[in-house]
Amino acid sequence: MGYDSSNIFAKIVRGEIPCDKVYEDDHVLAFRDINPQTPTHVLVIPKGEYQSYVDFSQQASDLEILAFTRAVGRIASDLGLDEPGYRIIANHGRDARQEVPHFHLHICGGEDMGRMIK
Ligand code: D5M
Repeated sequence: MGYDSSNIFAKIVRGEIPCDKVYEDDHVLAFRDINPQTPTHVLVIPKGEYQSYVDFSQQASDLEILAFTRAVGRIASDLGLDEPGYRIIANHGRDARQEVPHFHLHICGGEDMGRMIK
């Protein structure tokens, strides 16, 4: 199944619906999750059309991957999460309950999350 450009994050990238933006560059957009699971909960997405982690990691250009990877750590630092720490999560597919079919990382922090993934 190919990428469905009608998904909500594609609409956010195109500026068709608003988001609570925390970071943007040519390749990357980050915004606060509408349904936060932790006190700080930010989603980081590539602007390119990739449904999943594997699509992104296999199909994106080196520049996109580098920009995305560097942005994630910088955003977490800028959110003040380096200490006492944070969790990065990518949900892939049905068993992981991926809701939005545009690749995204969750940056979660601001409380002790315990050992288990939330
Ligand atoms: O998680 C998808 C996440 O996307 C989920 O935590 C809600 C969030 N979401 C859905 N719509 C929006 C909008 N419009 N703004 C911000 N956040 C949103 P998943 O990993 O796919 O299960």
